[in-house]
Amino acid sequence: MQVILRCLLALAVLVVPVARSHAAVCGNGVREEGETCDDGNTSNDDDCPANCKEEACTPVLSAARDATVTWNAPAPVVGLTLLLDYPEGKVNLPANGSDAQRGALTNFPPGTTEQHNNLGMGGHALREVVVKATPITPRPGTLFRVHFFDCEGATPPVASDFSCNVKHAFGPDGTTEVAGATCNVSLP
Ligand SMILES: [Ca+2]
Repeated sequence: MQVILRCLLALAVLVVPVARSHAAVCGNGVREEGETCDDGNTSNDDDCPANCKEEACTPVLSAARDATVTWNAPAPVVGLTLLLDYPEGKVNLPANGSDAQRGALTNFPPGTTEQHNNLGMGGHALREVVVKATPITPRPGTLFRVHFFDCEGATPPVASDFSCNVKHAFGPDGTTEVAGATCNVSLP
């Protein structure tokens, strides 16, 4: 009996602190300790990043860092929507509509037009739409380049800090989804 009581006591000691700590849950819609936002989901495709924590960055405007986004698809594509997640605590992309951002995205394939949206308060991911009247070429090839600024005091980013996902790829009729389109980020 005493052994059982001791076991129960030990269990209580283990369980109670966990129950009291109220660990933050990302995606529950409540901004808790350690979170800079919580919009009720764990998607990167909106203003609150998947981990509910937008890292702070003071951009060093003299330290530009270029990333190249390449793409591929198994069939011709006339419209691409992709989400580029970048390490916002290490590199900065200037705010939407700012003078600095106007020169931040370059090297789109000939004949394409683009729309971009830097998601978040300070920015944590880039949503990019690239369209053309005829199939985008080269395929595979470079889709665009991004001129980031390094963050003050941050360790330099590596390619694995970035991720790119194709959200939509439309075939020549403009409405049929082309499955299997991919994008990739590389650093010099
Ligand atoms: Ca939360």
